[in-house]
Amino acid sequence: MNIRYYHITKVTSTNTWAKEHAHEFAHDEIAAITADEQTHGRGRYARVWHSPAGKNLYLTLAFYSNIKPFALCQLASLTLEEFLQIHGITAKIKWPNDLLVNGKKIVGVLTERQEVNGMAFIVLGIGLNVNMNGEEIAEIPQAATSMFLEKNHTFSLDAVKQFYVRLFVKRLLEAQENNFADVWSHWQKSLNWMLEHPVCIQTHAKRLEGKVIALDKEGNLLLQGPDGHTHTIQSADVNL
Ligand code: BT5
Repeated sequence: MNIRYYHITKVTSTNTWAKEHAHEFAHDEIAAITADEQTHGRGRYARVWHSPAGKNLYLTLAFYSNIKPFALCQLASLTLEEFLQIHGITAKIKWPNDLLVNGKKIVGVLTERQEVNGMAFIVLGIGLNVNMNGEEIAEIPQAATSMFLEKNHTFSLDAVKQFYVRLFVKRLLEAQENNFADVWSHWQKSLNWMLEHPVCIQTHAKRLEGKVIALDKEGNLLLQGPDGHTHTIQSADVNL
């Protein structure tokens, strides 16, 4: 699968840019869009993704695909975990879309999907903190870290991009061969640590407490409340 790289100096959001340019992309290619800086980097629920200039990887992988967005989010998380491990950083995947190093967020993934001329177009946004220093990290309103803070040296953003994009595409092609069965089993293994864990879940509508009893194939988290009732959670923030 051909990879076509696009680099923009300053953009609102690489995900927004990909969606606006969707009709220009070839159907058999992956577009890897990066920016030095995002002025309106986005998280879920329209939250801000801190995107200072020249510090981090702000990447969107955009392509036509019928694969379920959540399966692609799982693949992105697993390949980011693998990428970080290769660079000597052990990260944990936290449902649904975070990678944490000792409880501090190092990566966020934002998966979006839109229809373009009747075809499904996937926009997979990845924000990986690469060279942010302690002062810059302190501006983020939750515990966060970067590759620099974990390893005490800076990384070439271009090398990080090339390495990660190639790894993702390699794993995507492998995953397609067995219909994502290995992705599902690896993902379950990686998230095993969350099972039986007491958690507090915040959805857009309510706050629930309980323990995680399963993560299902549709990407839902199954939470058992203190009264024994099971809640199926599609999207939320999990506090451990
Ligand atoms: C995410 O949202 O974690 C998804 C972030 C995706 C960002 C990428 S960058 C390339 C592409 N283009 C975009 O516009 N977005 C994608 P969520 O789970 O909602 O987490 C957002 C929360 O993470 C914020 O409310 C902050 O608390 C925290 N946060 C913001 N910036 C951060 C950073 N650089 N590092 C760690 N945490 C951050």
